[in-house]
Amino acid sequence: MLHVCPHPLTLFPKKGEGELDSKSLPRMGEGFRVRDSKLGCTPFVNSDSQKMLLSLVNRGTIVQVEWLSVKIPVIKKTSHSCCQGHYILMVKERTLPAIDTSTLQISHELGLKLYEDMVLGRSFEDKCAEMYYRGRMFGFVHLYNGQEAVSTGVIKGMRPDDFVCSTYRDHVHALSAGVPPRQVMAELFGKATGCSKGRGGSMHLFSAEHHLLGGYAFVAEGIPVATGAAFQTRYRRDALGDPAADQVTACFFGDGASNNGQFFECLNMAVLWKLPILFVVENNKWAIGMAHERATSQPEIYRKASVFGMPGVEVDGMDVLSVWSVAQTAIARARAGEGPTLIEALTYRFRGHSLADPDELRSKSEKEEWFSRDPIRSLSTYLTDNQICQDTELKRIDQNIKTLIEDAVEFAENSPEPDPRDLYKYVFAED
Ligand SMILES: Cc1ncc(C[n+]2csc(CCOP(=O)(O)OP(=O)(O)O)c2C)c(N)n1
Ligand SMILES: [Mg+2]
Repeated sequence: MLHVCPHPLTLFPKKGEGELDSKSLPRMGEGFRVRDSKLGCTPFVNSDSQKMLLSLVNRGTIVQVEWLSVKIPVIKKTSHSCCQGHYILMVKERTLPAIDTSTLQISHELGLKLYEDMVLGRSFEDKCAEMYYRGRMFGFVHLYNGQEAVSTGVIKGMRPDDFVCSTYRDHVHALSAGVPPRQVMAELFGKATGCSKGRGGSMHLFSAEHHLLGGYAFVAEGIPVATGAAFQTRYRRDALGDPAADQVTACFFGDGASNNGQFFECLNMAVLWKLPILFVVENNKWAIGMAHERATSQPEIYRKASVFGMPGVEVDGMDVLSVWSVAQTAIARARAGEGPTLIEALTYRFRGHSLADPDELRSKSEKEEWFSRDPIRSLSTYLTDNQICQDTELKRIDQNIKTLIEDAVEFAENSPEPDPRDLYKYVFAED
């Protein structure tokens, strides 16, 4: 029988029944950390981890195991009143609801559109890394590699006049929202032709024309801004009687941001006022070097919606079609005046936190596990296997994007620096 105990996981050797062996720990998943009072928190990240853990347990050390992978069953004995005296198998797992993509009827045109946007995002970011290391851009640069399915799946299902609000990891959200690669690259080069006129740089992309409300360097800073945008839409439609004010806002932020106060305050207001907004949490499991499960009391972020009476959905953020599907439902709901949705997309960044991060904290096995789920590769396989698109069409897109990115770099290189005489320009909206 399977017992599930809500208390922290604690492993004990099974008294009088010999030592635990590796069969007692059937699947330790991709990596875990062990913490005990003597060792503090010690990461064990490779195949030896299981042996190390067993030897600690069998020497009588009380060990806490923290959940780092999607599925990790562990053997457990507790002294908690709900399960006292029992040795129980505890399965702490995260199984995402399956979305039957065959019911989505992805057209040839949509398939190509999604693929193109994801390849654009990936290629743009790869070029950024190259340009950063060649000294063409300065400051912190946070790349989005690996998370493309989230930006594409949500934003490509929205209208051009809908609003998008981002974080410091904002290049790809801007591109999906339609900001031309030339303008984004020029902004990263600090040039006057950039979308923020060279004043923002990587973390502060902005475009009124494309309804991009901005990238924000402070964690969770965009959430109140996006909530405000959704509020003005609702106010124009329902208080001022403008039927054309039916725009939806998509607000992107990370798992780390979901522990900040603004998140809770804005969820509350959004439900109270039935705001047309999608709160999209990109749960990439890490906030710089802080593992999500160590920083939050409820790792399943989508569940936090329920206390506000808001729908909360979890989705595979490595699968653009699943993201597209849940986003379509949330967008329709918001547009119909039925209020906000919290979408938690489980995803992973394929590079370090920023280009200044050597990325030494995440285990090799964890990274490899997620690399194997590359969202672009999955989509191209889906499209060709189901004869929605031809391989040659996808290759043509790859080639076109390459040319587009080269053009963006050339444009940025040849663009002028902002004029120092314009230092005070653009402080006020009228400029
Ligand atoms: C208010 C605030 N606190 C701390 C920081 C430093 N900081 C920058 S990024 C980051 C991690 C955020 O992680 P997450 O929200 O999961 O986004 P991700 O980087 O994974 O996309 C932190 C703590 C900050 N920028 N702003
Ligand atoms: Mg994160």
